[in-house]
Amino acid sequence: MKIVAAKVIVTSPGRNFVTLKITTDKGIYGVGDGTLNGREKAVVSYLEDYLIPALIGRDPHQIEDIWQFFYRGAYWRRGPVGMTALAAVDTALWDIKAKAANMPLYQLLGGRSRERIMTYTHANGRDLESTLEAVAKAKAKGYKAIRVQCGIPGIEKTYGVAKDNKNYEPADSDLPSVETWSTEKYLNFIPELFAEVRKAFGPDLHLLHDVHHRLTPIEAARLGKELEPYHLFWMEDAVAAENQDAFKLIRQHTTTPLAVGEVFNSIHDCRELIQNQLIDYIRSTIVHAGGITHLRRIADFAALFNVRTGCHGATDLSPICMGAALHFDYWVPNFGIQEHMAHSEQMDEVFPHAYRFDDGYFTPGEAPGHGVDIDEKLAAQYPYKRACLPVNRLEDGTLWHW
Ligand code: CS2
Ligand code: MG
Repeated sequence: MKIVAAKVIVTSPGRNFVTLKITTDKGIYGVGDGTLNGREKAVVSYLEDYLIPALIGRDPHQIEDIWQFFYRGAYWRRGPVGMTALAAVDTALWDIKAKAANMPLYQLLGGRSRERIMTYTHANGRDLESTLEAVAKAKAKGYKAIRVQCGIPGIEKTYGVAKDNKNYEPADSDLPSVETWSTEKYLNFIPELFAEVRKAFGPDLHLLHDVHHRLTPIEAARLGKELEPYHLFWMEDAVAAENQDAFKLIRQHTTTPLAVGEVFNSIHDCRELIQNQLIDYIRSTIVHAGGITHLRRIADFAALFNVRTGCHGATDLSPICMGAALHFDYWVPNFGIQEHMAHSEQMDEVFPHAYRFDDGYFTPGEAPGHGVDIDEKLAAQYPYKRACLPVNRLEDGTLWHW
């Protein structure tokens, strides 16, 4: 089998998505997600100017060799743009291989390790009351695990809170919008938020919270400790994780489980965190961590240290990534949980898929490949429009973590 063509499809059904489509001489094609929120065009160029020309004529079955060729052959290894482009290639190749074998991707990975895949969704509100309503709505839809984010009294606009009941979409302007942040106001409010959520929903509902990189280690230690009575499933991205050592200090002070990794793009970003058991869940995803080929390596390494997977699954990862992730989740022995921030109907029409949600769990479907496609005609109706993620400034104007 030979790769005879490959192209990038950029579409924006409510938000920008980058898709790579690889076609073979046998007529089988595969698709991969290459979306990097706020930096989409960089990945498009990396694919069109460098990876696609080197793909034509290759045997698509040689997934590993192609992965090594594009990883080691880049010289400038790692980084979100290159590893997202590589992920798009890798995912499309696994899609082709599974279709050629006429089996769902999870079978090719080793078969399923569970009956169904637990997922969590987002509940958010501008204040405590609307947040409690959002949690109740998510629970009524059957979710067993819910991420809770709330507006902070005294802060005008904060991460994770949707504008007027729409789906939360952070990439909200042509150039970065500016949000204001106060760690003090945040730290003084969040324990009260979870006390109220636990009071309203009892002890069994899995509750998650995303700090979104904003605390210092000692502040994260304080928050983790103060949240212990509410038994969170995890506290995510407590601090910016370039300094993996920072988690040693957090770990000393709290038993609240820690999750990190959605911004990681290789095993080297999380090796110390995993081998020193400084975290409980690794959030790296297929689309940003070099595809299935590399994420399997991260998951297998994590399994040696009791760390479980918790793949990122925000709306800015396309349904292709969601579909591939669910096959991965079906197989991976040390599965933790899968994030599911629902795509809109418009997005789902552009990306028809086989995966199904039922009562808080997903199954990936039995279609050959990863079970997700792209409707090119429909995709062409939604032209790209630059959209950047916000930046965050402290109340004194200091540029902070968003
Ligand atoms: C968030 C993401 O889902 C999450 O855990 O951290 O929604 C993140 O803000 C976006 O993916 C950024 O593009
Ligand atoms: Mg997150």
